[in-house]
Amino acid sequence: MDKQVQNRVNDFDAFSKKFLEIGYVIRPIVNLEALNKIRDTVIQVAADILETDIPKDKEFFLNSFHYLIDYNKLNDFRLSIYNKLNSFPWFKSLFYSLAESYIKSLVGNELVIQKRVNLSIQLPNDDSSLLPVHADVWNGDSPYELVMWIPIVDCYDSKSMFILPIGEENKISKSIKSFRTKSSEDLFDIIKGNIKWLDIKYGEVLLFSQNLMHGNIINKENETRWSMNCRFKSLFSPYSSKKLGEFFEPLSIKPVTKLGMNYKFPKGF
Ligand SMILES: O=C(O)CCC(=O)C(=O)O
Ligand SMILES: [Fe+2]
Repeated sequence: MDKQVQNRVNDFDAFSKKFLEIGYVIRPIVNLEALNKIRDTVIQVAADILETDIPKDKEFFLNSFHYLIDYNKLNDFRLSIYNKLNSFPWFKSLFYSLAESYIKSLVGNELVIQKRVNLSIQLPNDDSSLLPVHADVWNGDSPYELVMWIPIVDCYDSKSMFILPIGEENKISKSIKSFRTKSSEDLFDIIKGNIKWLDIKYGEVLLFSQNLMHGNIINKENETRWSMNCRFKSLFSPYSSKKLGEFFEPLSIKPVTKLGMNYKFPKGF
């Protein structure tokens, strides 16, 4: 095998191995221009809603957003940006392009994508939009899904999210005993020594299995967190309550599959 091809095979093996070992990977995105366009659009939409000028220092504007918004209006504001972003016909394919090669490596080449990309904004010291420790599979997601999580600002410590890597859950499973009887506070107390706070910079992507416990706490940094997330799965892997057509839509279907899906046996055969 030529050396370049061999190197690529090795990289791919290392990437898959890492993902299987810990249940997530953080990698540089493959298309910075696309990410900048997405960030510029978020800023443009936010500035339109606030009726302010487009800021010169984009990073500062997003990080200092808590000075510009009334905390009570955060959710309405977030939903307005989310709706606007998802209404742009180019948005989702550009979003996917940020991590397309990684997603194909980890999930497959016949894929479905969540219909709408989520937007999360965590203001400092705000407890109104927290996602306490959970695994999405406990609430109707299929265990065959991958989450793509993109920070729009640098995320670290409590401004980011935490995850319990594969392997760590086994270490503490004896202390958990029953998930059903545990409140999320109790669960967090049990896992907090084993979780990993994810340090993810603008320009990087986090890909994780939502079978792992993860979540966030009150953002204690003096900066606002902005991030987006979206789920992918293989077209033919098992679905849970989030169905194709309702929650997911086809992203890539190969020609032979299309023929197969449309094939009707001749009458009287
Ligand atoms: O963004 C976060 O802090 C948590 C995200 C999450 O729970 C998810 O994407 O499933
Ligand atoms: Fe989640």
